[in-house]
Amino acid sequence: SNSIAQVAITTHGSDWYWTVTAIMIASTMAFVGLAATKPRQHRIFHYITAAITMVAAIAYFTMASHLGWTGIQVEFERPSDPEVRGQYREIYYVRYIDWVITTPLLLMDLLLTAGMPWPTTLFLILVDEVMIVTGLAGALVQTTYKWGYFTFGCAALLWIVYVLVWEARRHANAMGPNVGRTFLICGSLTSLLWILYPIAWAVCEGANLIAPDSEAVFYGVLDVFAKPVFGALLIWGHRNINPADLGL
Ligand code: RET
Repeated sequence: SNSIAQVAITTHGSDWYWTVTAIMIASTMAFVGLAATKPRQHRIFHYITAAITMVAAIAYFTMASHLGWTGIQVEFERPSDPEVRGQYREIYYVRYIDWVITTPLLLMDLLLTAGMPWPTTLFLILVDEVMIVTGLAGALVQTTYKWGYFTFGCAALLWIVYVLVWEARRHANAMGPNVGRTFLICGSLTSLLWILYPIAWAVCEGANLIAPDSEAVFYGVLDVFAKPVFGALLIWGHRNINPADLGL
């Protein structure tokens, strides 16, 4: 009964998902290729970053193929618009399978760069998993309780951003100017972009305010900056950093 949704992507959304799939495959190949030019002990950030874009490539392939979604009834979201009542919107749960794997890896990229102690890294990753799983639960819930899950997820994000912009940034600065500068660029980009994800969620999975094609563009642009662009800046920043100085 959920295999047909009235609020669905068109060929525009699908074409864009194929475009992002290609970007993710190309950047995975570039990161693995760059790794091969380095001694094995210097490849950790290449490999983490390549794994991130590799997982994203498969998630985008799934969405471009019009798979990885389930129909959620759009009933409570726009009571002012009776046309929308009883319709189904595509909810791409495959995003959350991607994010539950890739966002901990992005945090590892950042916290390993900052040389943070492992208990901090472990706890931040666990908080991140709470953020993603509450986002998925909220996306699948059809009643107003979805905003309760959203609120828990936003609280988790606030903690993550606090650790990045305050604790980890100060730690990175203490590790020297190259580490400090690389962390400032990549940590700031991450903090800015990650705050935009709950806005996308609110207007798509949350309130059903924008169409699935627009959702494809909103999340797709965010993901291209948060994964391949972030990864390129991080790997570039590490060109003058010895992993041994980070305890790696
Ligand atoms: C959700 C909804 C619940 C509240 C919050 C969210 C934040 C999600 C974020 C996702 C980041 C994804 C990235 C993906 C790939 O690069 C789950 C949307 C706060 C921050 C960076």
